[in-house]
Amino acid sequence: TPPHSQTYSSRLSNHTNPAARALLQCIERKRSNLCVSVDVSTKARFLEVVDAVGPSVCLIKTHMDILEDFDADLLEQLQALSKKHDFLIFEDRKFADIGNTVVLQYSKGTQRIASWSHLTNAHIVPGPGIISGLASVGLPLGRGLLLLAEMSSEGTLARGEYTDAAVRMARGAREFVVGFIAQRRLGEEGEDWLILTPGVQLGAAGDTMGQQYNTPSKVVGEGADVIIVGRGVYAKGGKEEVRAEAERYRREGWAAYEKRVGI
Ligand code: 5FU
Repeated sequence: TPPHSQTYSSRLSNHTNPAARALLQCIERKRSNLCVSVDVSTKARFLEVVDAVGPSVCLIKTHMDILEDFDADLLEQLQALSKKHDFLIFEDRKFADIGNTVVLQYSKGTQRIASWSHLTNAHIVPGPGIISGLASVGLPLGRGLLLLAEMSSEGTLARGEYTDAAVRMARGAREFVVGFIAQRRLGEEGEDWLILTPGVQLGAAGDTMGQQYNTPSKVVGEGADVIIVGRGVYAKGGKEEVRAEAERYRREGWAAYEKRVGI
């Protein structure tokens, strides 16, 4: 059976990377393939949204460089919420530089991403040196990497041969690269890559700046293992509305998964 039609728990044996394994286990435990992207610019709102959606998610996606009042306490509180609600953390940094530079960006600076983020991602534009650089920091810490193989935005250049090149590059670094940011299942039969899919919303086709949305059932049907939802969840208002919206996406995503694997 291709990974596409296997359960999350049966796919555990296909993965050795600790972050990939922890994610698969968390997905099963919480019956959630929902990742909420918390793209807000104040610490108070960030922590409010994370606490509200926490029970419904397997993963919280961050753009930590958006926060205006970022500090070490924010990271401590995020990590405490990750324990309280049982979710992993994915910093969507989209590294895109030479190996030596991404080593510094990933491990140092004010944010020390590798110290708190279980998963991060990278563009393949620089070539495989970006992966070896990030791996030199992330592997000893048990972290995992996703490659950007496709994007959700209109006019993206990440398609066709570019997407194929991302899959080939991933094959050269199987311990650290756990999967892709993509819109559909990638790879050949016998390969098991985690597919995380942004550009998901119920009831909107896109935004005014090129974002394109599909529904949870569409993307999960095409191979998404984790659906990434941002404004569809957090733009709804206060804590209770946000909590309810996250739970709605969790149910939709899980139902689509059960349909895909036939359980
Ligand atoms: F790699 C990608 C991509 O192809 N599309 C995206 O939208 C990443 N994203 C991120 O997912 C983007 O940076 C946002 O953080 C999030 C989508 O947010 P939305 O509010 O659901 O549109």
